[in-house]
Amino acid sequence: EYTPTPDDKFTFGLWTVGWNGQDVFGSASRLHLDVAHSVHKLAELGAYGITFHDNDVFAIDASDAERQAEIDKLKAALDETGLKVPMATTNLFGHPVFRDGGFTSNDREVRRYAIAKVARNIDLAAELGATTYVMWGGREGAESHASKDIAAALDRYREAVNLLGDYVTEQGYDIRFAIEPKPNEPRGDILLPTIGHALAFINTLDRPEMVGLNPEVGHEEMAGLNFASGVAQALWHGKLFHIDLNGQHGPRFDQDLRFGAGNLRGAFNLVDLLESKGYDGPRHFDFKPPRTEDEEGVWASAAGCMRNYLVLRERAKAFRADPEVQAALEASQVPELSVPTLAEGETLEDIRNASYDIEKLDHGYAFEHLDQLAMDHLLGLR
Ligand code: 3MF
Ligand code: MG
Ligand code: MG
Ligand code: MG
Repeated sequence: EYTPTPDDKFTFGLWTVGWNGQDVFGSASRLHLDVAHSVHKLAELGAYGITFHDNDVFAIDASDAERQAEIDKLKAALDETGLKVPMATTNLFGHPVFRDGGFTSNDREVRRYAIAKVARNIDLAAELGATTYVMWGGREGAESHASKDIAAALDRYREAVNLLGDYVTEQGYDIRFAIEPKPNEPRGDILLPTIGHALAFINTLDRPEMVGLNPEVGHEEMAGLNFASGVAQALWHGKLFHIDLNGQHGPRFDQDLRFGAGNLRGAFNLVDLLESKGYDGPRHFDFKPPRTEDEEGVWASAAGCMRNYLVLRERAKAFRADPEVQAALEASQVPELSVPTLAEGETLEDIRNASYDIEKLDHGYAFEHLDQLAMDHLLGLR
């Protein structure tokens, strides 16, 4: 009953299952996975689609012929499996040329190269049917104060996103951009570090309607923030274009655990939110099967992401359907928050002139009872 099907819209970055285990302290612990093999395995496991960076598919210095040969292999695997490509993105962080960033490198030639690299991969994204193009600016940042003029960097970031928005519009591509915030790692500090910073930045763009967010569980939690709350605000702004699901244990390095590992209560809250507030985009996993795992462990980890989502979806639905929960929500006055504070036809004067019995208004909210019901549902006790 927790077996995923394409209807569940689970997608995986090719770089996730494909990660060979190389980290800051050690070399690769697994072989690099062949792209077509990953596509076939993910299809077998019940995924809906895959996503990719340009250089997950072909090398940064590939000739045109080499690039096309790799793309053709990917296309063949997609045809054979029926997997979709709802999102694509650019690697502007791996090659040392991007050591000081792509769109915001102090070196103008690097910035021009970065924009050209993105535009080229947008053509491929459109060709493969992607409707979301993610921008994660992992190298857009600094380690030290004087090295980066933040205002100038934001000007250049905006210039790049504006140019690419013009390009997508001129080409008539059905693509929207999704900015992925992250507070730090690999840079000491990264520009657009949280959902809130990115939302404010989007409002300064030429085409703000074309640009939304791709928030990642672990990234917001690295900043000590409540992910479900941040995502709720992104939804409220109409900006949840895509999402990166994974697991994280609080503020530390980017763990990219499988979804459901790490902050399990946060994962339950998130699934409850996504399922009850009408997010209908892909459920996209951006995780790293730990480097302790061999290839079998990689697929166990990928399957675990989907299984945990399905289990939490069932638990969240049971929570919402439970009459005792509905009564507890009423008792906690949760539905009352949706009632406008002024009644129809009233003005500020009406509420100023009314009288208030603050002794009567001072009461408990019974949130602990409500939260314990959520806990009991999460633990499978109800
Ligand atoms: C790094 C990330 C990235 C982005 C990706 C865009 C390599 O912490 O989360 O993964 O998700 O570049 O989707
Ligand atoms: Mg991460
Ligand atoms: Mg990440
Ligand atoms: Mg991510």
